[in-house]
Amino acid sequence: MRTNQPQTIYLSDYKVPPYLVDHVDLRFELFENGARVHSILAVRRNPEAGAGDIPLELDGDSLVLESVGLDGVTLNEAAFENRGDKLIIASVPERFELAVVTWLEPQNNTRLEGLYKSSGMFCTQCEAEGFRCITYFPDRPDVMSRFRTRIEADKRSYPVLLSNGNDVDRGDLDDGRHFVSWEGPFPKPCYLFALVAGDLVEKRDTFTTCSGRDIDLRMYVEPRNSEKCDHAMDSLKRSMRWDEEVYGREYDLDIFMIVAVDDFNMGAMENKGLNIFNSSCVLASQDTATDLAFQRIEAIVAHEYFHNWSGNRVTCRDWFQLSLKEGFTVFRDSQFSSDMGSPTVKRIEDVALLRTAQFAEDGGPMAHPIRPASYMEISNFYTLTIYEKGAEVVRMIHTLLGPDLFRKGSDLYFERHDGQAVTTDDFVKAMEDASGRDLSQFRLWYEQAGTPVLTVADEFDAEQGIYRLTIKQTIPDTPGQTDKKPQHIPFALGLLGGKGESQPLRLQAGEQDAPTERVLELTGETQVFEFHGLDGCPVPSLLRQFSAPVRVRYPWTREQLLFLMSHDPDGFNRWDAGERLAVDVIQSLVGTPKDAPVDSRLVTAYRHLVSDSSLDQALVAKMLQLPSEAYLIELAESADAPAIHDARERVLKHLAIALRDDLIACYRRSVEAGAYQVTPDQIARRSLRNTALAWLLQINDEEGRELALRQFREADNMTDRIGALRALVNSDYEDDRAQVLEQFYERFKEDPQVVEQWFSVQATSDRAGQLPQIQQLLQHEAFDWKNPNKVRSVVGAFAGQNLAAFHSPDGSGYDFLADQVCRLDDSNPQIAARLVTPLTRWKRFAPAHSQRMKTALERIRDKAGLSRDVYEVVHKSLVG
Ligand code: 0A1
Ligand code: ZN
Repeated sequence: MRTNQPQTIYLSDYKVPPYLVDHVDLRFELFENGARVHSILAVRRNPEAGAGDIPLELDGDSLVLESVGLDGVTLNEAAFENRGDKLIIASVPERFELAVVTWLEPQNNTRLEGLYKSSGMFCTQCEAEGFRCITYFPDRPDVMSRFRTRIEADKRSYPVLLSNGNDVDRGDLDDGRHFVSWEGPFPKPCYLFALVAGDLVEKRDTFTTCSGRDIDLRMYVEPRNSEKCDHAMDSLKRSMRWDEEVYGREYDLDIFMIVAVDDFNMGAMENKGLNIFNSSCVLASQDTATDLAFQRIEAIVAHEYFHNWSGNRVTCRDWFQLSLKEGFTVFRDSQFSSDMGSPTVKRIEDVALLRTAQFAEDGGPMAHPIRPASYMEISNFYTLTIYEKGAEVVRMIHTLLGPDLFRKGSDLYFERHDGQAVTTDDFVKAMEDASGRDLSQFRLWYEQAGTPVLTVADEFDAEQGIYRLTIKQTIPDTPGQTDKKPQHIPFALGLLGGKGESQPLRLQAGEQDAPTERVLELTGETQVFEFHGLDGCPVPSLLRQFSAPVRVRYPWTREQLLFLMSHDPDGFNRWDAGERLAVDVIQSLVGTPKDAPVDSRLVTAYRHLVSDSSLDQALVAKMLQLPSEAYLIELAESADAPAIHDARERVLKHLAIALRDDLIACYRRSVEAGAYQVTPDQIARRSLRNTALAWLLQINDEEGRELALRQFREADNMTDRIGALRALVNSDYEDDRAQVLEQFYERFKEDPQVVEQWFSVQATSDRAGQLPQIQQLLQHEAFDWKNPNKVRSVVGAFAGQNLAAFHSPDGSGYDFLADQVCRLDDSNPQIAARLVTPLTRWKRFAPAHSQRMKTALERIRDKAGLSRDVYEVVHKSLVG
């Protein structure tokens, strides 16, 4: 059983493993009432572990131990200690073979860690510590072994039996059973082990690598999903080619397999040669998946594939190093997505996520460095900080070194550490060694939590033609960390003249051929930069491409923002200026009377965006998204969520009324003929027309309503269908709302991925997602507490995205969330711990809210038998 006395684990306590396991031989007997696992480990003393007697300690979790044998002799119970979470043998030889038999009940495993069942098939999830739910083992990533796995099951119910590596043997057994054996040539940590057994259809393709090897690509899905595999397969092939071209990484096994499962705690998992995906992150068809889903699938398929090198061939020494593989791999997948689509749009999307959610995490009670110093439950550290901020840190190295030296660094890293379990420091060292650059101060990014704040001041000396920028960096205190040292920050910028022309950036008077964009390197607390030879005071374009994950404080005037919105040659900063302007306008309206005027310059700027079809439509589509409520809350000192919601809605309605005719024209212009394709141009058009619809329905526009109903009926793709559905659901047309919701459900009720979207459209709606309606959704026939996607699409979507309803002043939203967390804690602690997040931000809200949020947290804390996962999050947010 899981212990409920959570212990803190410290990086500083790291010791090398006392025993290594060179080979693992597994035999799974799968039955309807359970599974028996026979494991034979070839163990030897680690020469690096020093001398003296060290007991053998193996990890276990929720296992029934049937027998233990050492070198062929069955041990009696006095010869070992079974503490449940540990199997201890006091004295063992230097080298031995350990045979362990365990019994488990996958059919009752609702935690979805280890071996479990999903829609009738067996599957596994071993990262981070799931392998110990299968057998007793030194469950830590620095123990790397070769695996051989034999799976035995009923042949009719489980015709497909998969594990890592190559299938080396198969045959029939008695009683209608059969077996398949798999062998992996590369040593790997046990968290990369995987097994699948089910009645699945196979989709095949091939890929020829750069060295001419043919790789067998296989996807396994339930028969009802067999038409939804093409996009993932194409994405896989694109990823394989891209990793060869951009990183020189070739695939190393003969087979690469992808399996889709409906019940999965996360998005997907990079098990060696056998990636397992949450169905919603891999299955797609024009009819059932939105553009966003298509893009997400491409990115996740790439992410998992890229892990084959950044994670599997070179893995983590311990879980404190998680960002070694995750930060680097997210950086790689974002480069890939950027190459496959619009780089500016991809950057905007990444930054929006970072600034909204990662910055909130970095400023909250769970703040941690990308290499944490301690944790209670490692599952809680699969965070935006480890992933997204970790990727930003790698990106900064890329910016500082430039693409060629960065590639030299990554080549050196892979070559030097192939087959090893290493640290983030090894990664930085390889970058240093390959480039000759000193990254010692840069390493603080790995150690210090918190989002640095850059306060920028400027002055223009007209007489000398010098523009002076003063940049001061401060890093806020975070739990357990104060008095931080200045970090090494790449700060990209440009300066624009009065007509928008890019100015040469002369750091010295008379400098010839000065570039118009530079990456300044900030290393001190305060630094002054002087730009010479300017005719007039320029408008600064700061932190271009968001060159570092920091907050910039500069007293932009609205005039300057409007200027940057239309003139900045950096597309990202054009978008950023628009967002800052919209934020400023909305913030100035929070708490003001309903009829307070909206700055007419915002209307003019948006009219230009909506009506000028010569602008980059993909960028325009992004610029038309008003800042999200979550971002506005993140920026507020003491957030009043309903007041923020109200101010944002007033601005949106004001714009929609003022631009009504332009929106109709934009809608009509963006309806293209021709076959559906997921291209940047088409995605932008669909996004534009769906934004136009959403805005028109906010002002009860009859023509907008007609357009939405027609689009709902006639759409040939899910983006348009759900765009129309969402616009109608969020409108005051109550009869339409009920009708389209019902029609949509009737049409798609057999498709879980679509039903999830249907749930979330309602749960995030300020009209259809009030608490009583959310309660009804939980009673709906399609809702299933055991399925994480359903829980996320109702409970998670409500608490995370329906902010006015969740923060209802009577505290009912908080109580509701606390109830659901307590309920889930017993069945799936990982999901329960993630759901708590919105409550952990209680200190950021206005007092009336924060007190109620805190009370809800205390109620969760007091639940009997609270899991370690939820305990850690709740405890840290109450004391932090
Ligand atoms: N390594 C996977 C993410 C993952 C992490 C934990 C899981 O179970 C607790 C599952 C998947 C990735 O980065 O894609
Ligand atoms: Zn990953």
